[in-house]
Amino acid sequence: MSAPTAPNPTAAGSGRNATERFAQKQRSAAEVDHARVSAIATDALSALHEVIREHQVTYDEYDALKAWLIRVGEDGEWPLFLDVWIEHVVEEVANASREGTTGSIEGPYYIPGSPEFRSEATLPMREDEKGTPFLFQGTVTDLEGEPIEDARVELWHADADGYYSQFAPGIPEWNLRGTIRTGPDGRFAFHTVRPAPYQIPTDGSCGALIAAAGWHPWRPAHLHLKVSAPGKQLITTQLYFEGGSHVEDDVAQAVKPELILRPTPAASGTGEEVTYDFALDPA
Ligand code: MBD
Ligand code: FE
Repeated sequence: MSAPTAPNPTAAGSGRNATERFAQKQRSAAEVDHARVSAIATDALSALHEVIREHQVTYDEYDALKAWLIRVGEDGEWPLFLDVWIEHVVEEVANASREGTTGSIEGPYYIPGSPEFRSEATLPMREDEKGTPFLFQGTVTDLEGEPIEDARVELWHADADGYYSQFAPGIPEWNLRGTIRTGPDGRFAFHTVRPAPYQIPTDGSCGALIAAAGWHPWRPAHLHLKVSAPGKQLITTQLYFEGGSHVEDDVAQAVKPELILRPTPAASGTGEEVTYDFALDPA
């Protein structure tokens, strides 16, 4: 057992939280377009039928699949499973025609309504928050490079142990989560700490799939962002660190070359800093 003060996240713990969060996010269901449901469901099932034929899937394997799918639900790991192995293609399709900042997946650990600041702020963190101090700053502009005042820059990320507040236990609410509204010059500056790589929980169903397949459970260290402004399209993205482990083989396949940061020693003399500018497409 770990010490009582250390977070001891279990798959069931963060899975339950992620599943509850997602259930709250779902509003009234949109109108059903039967033709589109039929086309997509038919093609999805056909693709699966083809895999069964191609690999001559046995009844033992079919039963193992059934048992595993049941367990994903029991663990609350559907949000994790979908966001790790499926969302990157949904994001690719959704953002294909954007001209501004490149997007990436949202993942299962976003929470709206984080504490709001103006222009420059230190993210909510513990007094003894571990990790390299890190200044993340930049400007929000339109596609012509004009600064946007009052743009919202929402930032959330894991701590130096790779855990997210409100999903892993023992971390204060809103830890390492915050929103900055840009000033008249479109600028924002977050003082935070560098996050650690994220490991998919090994004790749940997603971990069981990874172990059974002999894959690795890692996402590279990353910052999550949502940037928006009136009259502009909201962009959801992630930023990574050059040379960080698993930047080249993210289990969630969500790294893109334009999203890799190259921090330098901070001008203040403590920690590191980097500038990243966001350009928003018109709505
Ligand atoms: C994460 O932190 C994440 O960003 C994604 C996409 C999936 C699992 C954990
Ligand atoms: Fe993440």
